[in-house]
Amino acid sequence: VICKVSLAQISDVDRAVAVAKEAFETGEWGRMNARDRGRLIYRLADLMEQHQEELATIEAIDSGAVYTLALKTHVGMSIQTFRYFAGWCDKIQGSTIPINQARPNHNLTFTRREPIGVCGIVIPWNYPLMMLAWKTAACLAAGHTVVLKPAQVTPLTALKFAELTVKAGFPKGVVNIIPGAGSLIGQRISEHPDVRKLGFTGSTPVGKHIMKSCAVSNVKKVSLELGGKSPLLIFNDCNLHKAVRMGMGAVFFNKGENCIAAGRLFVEESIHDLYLNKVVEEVKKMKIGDPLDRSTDHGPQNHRAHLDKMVEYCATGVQEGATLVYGGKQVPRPGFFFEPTVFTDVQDDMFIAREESFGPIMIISKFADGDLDGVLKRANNTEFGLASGVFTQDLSKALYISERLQAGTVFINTYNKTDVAAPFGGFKQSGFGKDLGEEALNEYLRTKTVTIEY
Ligand code: TAP
Repeated sequence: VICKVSLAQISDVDRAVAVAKEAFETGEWGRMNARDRGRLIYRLADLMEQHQEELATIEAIDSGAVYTLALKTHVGMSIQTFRYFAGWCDKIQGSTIPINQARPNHNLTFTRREPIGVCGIVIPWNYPLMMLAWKTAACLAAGHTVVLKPAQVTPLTALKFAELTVKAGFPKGVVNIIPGAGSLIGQRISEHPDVRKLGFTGSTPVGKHIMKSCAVSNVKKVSLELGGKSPLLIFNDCNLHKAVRMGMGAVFFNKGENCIAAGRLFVEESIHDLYLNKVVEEVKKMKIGDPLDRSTDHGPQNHRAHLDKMVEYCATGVQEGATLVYGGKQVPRPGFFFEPTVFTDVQDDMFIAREESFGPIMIISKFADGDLDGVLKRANNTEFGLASGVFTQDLSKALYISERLQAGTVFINTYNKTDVAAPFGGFKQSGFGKDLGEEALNEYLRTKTVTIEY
């Protein structure tokens, strides 16, 4: 037990939505000049930077992320996200559209891009602050007020963030953080009649349920960032050293609790054994330990149920006949530590080839030398479509593959390289709508068409 946090009740959601609605419709925030809104968001980012070590420490203790990663990625990217979107506040504009193109023309049509109102946000536990930042920053830049529910198991950085919004000078009612159970608080947010937009990141089954609640309640606009089982294709003409190092990162980054983690590696047959041996050599060197220790590579899994899921997932892989090359067990020390794990000889119809583990488990399958279209077909044979990757020195091959992979992100000779300016989001059952980049603003704006006859 780290600390105790009060659980919100349904009446707390209703109070939060009511003050958020008031702040949007009649409060100072709703009337604020867009440049002043931007300055407030910049000030918030500065405060987060001043508190970055504290935020990273809280995140490490709460989520198990190693401190060095928490500082650079969880907190660092969150700060960058607020700065990036602060810059958008005074650049939200519509267009002038020629209609009824007869001459002379007595019409003028233009569009305005407006915020929608109170925005609900429900997020998961793997990057607690970063998931908050990706959605909240775009949402505030667009002029919304926010009611956000963090995951029950990781509410702490969201609460610290709430404190910083007060320090930054955000008017009352603009940012509301309410920790509580998804089935109660998340459910109420997604079906609340005064919430007009919902941004969700989490699993595909809960995303489907939320989409239904949004439809039935008031047809609220919704964007969903859901699960993934991202394929990573490694060809025999790759830079092997890089493909090993980045393949490790693709799987073990943030102890595998990474939505874009490579869920399956397809390795060309002629380099399969070499690749496998090199990966195992590197995995053996990973230092498992206290996330606050600056030399740790691999911290504990986020919570008990997730650790149990990893144990069961690996047992299923072994039962199905996949070869467990390394790991597969809980580490015998206090805490929720799980060994970085490597499987090979994984067949396409196996559970571990199809289902997301969301943990530090590398799943390797071979493909025949030169069988480009065959491996593409296998890589796309999934209902997920979040990310994907390819390692080859042949640029034509890489571009051919990037065109055909059915995923929202394709990494070529790199992995995990997300940036605040680049849109991020899934295809197929990995969801729809983008976080980050200019496109994220679209998720939080509506377009009004104005036509004048003169
Ligand atoms: P979920 O179980 O889906 O939970 C996500 C959030 O939804 C939590 O805050 C949860 O509340 C809440 N929730 C649960 N039931 C709900 C309901 N009926 N109505 C409204 N909200 C509800 O996912 P998770 O286990 O936290 O996270 C892991 C999943 O998230 C993985 O599949 C992963 O791939 C995905 N993920 C995707 C991305 C992107 S960007 N695509 C990023 C990170 C994670 P509780 O706190 O009560 O659980």
